[in-house]
Amino acid sequence: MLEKFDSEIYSLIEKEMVRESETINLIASENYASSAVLSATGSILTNKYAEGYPSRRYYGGCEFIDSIESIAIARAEKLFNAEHVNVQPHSGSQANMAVYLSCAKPADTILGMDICSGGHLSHGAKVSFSGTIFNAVYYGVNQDTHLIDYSEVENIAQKYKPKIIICGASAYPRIIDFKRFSEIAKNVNAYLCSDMAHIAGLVAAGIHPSPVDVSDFVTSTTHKTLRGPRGGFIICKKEHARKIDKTIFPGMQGGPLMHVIAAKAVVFKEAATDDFKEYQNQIVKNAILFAETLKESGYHLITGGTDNHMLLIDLRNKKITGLECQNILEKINIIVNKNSIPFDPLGATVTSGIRIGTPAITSRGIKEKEILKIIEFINEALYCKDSPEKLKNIRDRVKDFIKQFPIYK
Ligand code: DSN
Repeated sequence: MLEKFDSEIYSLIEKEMVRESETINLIASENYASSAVLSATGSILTNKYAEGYPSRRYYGGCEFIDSIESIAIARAEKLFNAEHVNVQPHSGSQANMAVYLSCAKPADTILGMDICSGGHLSHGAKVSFSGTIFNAVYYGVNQDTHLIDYSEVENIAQKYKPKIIICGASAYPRIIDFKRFSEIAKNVNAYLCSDMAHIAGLVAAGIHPSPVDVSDFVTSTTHKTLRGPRGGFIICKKEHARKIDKTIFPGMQGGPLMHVIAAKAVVFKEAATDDFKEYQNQIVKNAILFAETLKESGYHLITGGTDNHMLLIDLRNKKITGLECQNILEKINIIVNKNSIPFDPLGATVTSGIRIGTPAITSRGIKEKEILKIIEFINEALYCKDSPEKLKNIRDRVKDFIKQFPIYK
């Protein structure tokens, strides 16, 4: 098997497994898929070509594939109370691309959240397809509160009359008012595309208001708070179903990744359970405690705290950059990502902030008591950041601590 045939790759996978188990993962967009999700993702379904949709395939032998995709769709529709779901997008960016291409033409105007304020690359950033194919304009956050200023979004929308308004974020720690976005979109006759990738688990559990009823399109990934396989999906109103399906296939993608679609079906089942709701509740409780305790230790939090699974820390008063902080914490086996803060004076490769998320640690069973311990490790490391011996000592303690919370039991 793999170990015998390709020991090089096998041993790197083994090393990654050890790395994941011995580190505290605070990356807001990562999680640990369940063993059931991993089984489906690693299954023989990877062998099958199935271009098309259930009962409308371009290949024979799709009897079981059709059932799997139909189940994935039905479960997602039930979970999110959706009129139509397409489970084939290979990623969140491709889900977004399909929405844009289904209802706008190249050079049409789209309005998304500025990446420097917490938006995503695929919401119109100049370096992404979304900012090169389309005429992207942006809204940001308020300079003082760092919150989305909905009146300002309305003004920008009135000025540019975009074809599509995109909301949802990669680095925004507060509730997003999808209803308000929907009113703004209606007022300018734009489609509303709500990207719920980061908060899909919270939405499924009813902890964050759902964008589904008030949006023309909802896009998402399946691997963040939702804790499924790496991939995307699109929810839309029935009236848009045909054009979304056609834009994904044959418009943008070829054969669907049926092993991933099976794993999406599994996670949609998991997400309907009470255990999953409890898990999502704990994610938010952990994030709020993380935020409040960091504030007590003198950290500045963007927006002053969090309502969801993530916090964004402005490190300028601590006299280190996001990059330095990420590197120091990595030395003690705590993994975070440097992140621009709104109006960041530093570029995206250095940044003045870090983003912290609680979905992955909460999957390992970490609760309030352990959050306090993790913050102690962080404070200690930043305090003795110039001492390699002290950092090594902290790393050993972090390893012993986190090993008590195995990822796979
Ligand atoms: N890269 C993801 C994140 O970290 O938020 C978004 O795609």
